[in-house]
Order: sequence, then C-alpha cells, then structure tokens
Amino acid sequence: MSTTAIYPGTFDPITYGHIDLINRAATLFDKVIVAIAINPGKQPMFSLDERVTLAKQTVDELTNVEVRGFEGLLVNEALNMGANVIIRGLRAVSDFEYELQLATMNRRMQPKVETLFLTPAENLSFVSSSLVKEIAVLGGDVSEFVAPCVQMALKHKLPAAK
Ligand code: COD
Repeated sequence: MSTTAIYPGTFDPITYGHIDLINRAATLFDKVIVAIAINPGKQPMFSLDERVTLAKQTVDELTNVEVRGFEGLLVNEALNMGANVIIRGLRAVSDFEYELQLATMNRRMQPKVETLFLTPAENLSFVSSSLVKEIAVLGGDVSEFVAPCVQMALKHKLPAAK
C-alpha cells in the first residue's frame, strides 16, 4: 500500500527550514503533498499563487513531492488527497502548544488522519518565515535561510531587500 503525507502551512515564504522537513518526509512516505493554505487568519506578504510558485521552484528536484494551494479545512483536503498523515514541524518548545492544539483539533474532526511531528536540522531550528521577512524588510541578508528564487522574490517585493 502506498503512503501519502500532507505538509500544510502558509509558507509565506518557504524557507530552508520548511525544505529540510520536506526532504525528511520525502524519505519516509511514497508521496508528500505540500499544501499551501489561503489562511484568512494571516495576512501573507505573498499571494497564494506566488507562494505556490516559489515552493514548486524550491522542491523541483524531489520527484515524490507535489505542491498545491488549498482553501477550507485541512482534514478535508488531506482526505481528498488520499493522505492519512499530516506533517508538522517542531522547532522549539514554543511551537508545541499551538501544534498540539492544532493536531488534537484535527484528530477530533477527522480521526482517520494522524499528525506526525518532525524536527529540522539544528542549524535551521531558529529559521521562520516571519523573521526572514523582517530581516528582508530591514535590508538584511537572508541568503542563508531561503532559496535564491525566494531571495529574488523578496527583492522584487521590497526595495530595501538584499
Ligand atoms: N524548521 C522546522 N519546521 C518549521 C520551520 C523550521 N525552520 N519553520 C516552520 N516550520 C513548521 C512550522 O512549525 C509548521 O508546523 C509548518 O512548518 C508550517 O509553518 P507555517 O508557518 O508556514 O504554517 P502555519 O503554521 O501558518 O500553518 C497553519 C495551517 C495553514 C496549517 C492552519 O492554519 C490550517 O490548517 N489552515 C486550514 C484551515 C483549517 O483546517 N483550520 C482548522 C485547524 S484545526
């Protein structure tokens, strides 16, 4: 039986931390779907189309990884895509409370879907999309944290970005 996992997020924008998790998941599952949420609760810097395009460019070489946008409940998207595992990342204890709440609520809504937590390489445990954007807005160098295409997209969006 083939196994499919879904890795959901806002990915605004995708960072090397996200990519680290995608690489790990891609070795564990036959197929990994990177599912990018519209997420009305956040006000992303990049549009859904831009976030999907940047994610596709960064995971281009991983043959068992698919990137798609989605709207609506994650658990419904997971079942529609044939995924019974949700991948989420834990960088530090501070992530745990939110992630546990999300996982528990998702399981309450759909018991067929389990959440699996992965941790990134230590040198990526402090990387977040929000900090990358903040550094870029203030003209700092983000090349250590995001792929060149994301760096270019930030430069395009923000005149001060390097
Ligand atoms: N290393 C490892 N993991 C990382 C790193 C890093 N450097 N950076 C981020 N991550 C992890 C995060 O901890 C998270 O698990 C995941 O990667 C994605 O992160 P984000 O920030 O891009 O995504 P979020 O947290 O904004 O995603 C929230 C969802 C879109 C999943 C959530 O809002 C959702 O499910 N929306 C759909 C509607 C729904 O079903 N709502 C009900 C939920 S109960």
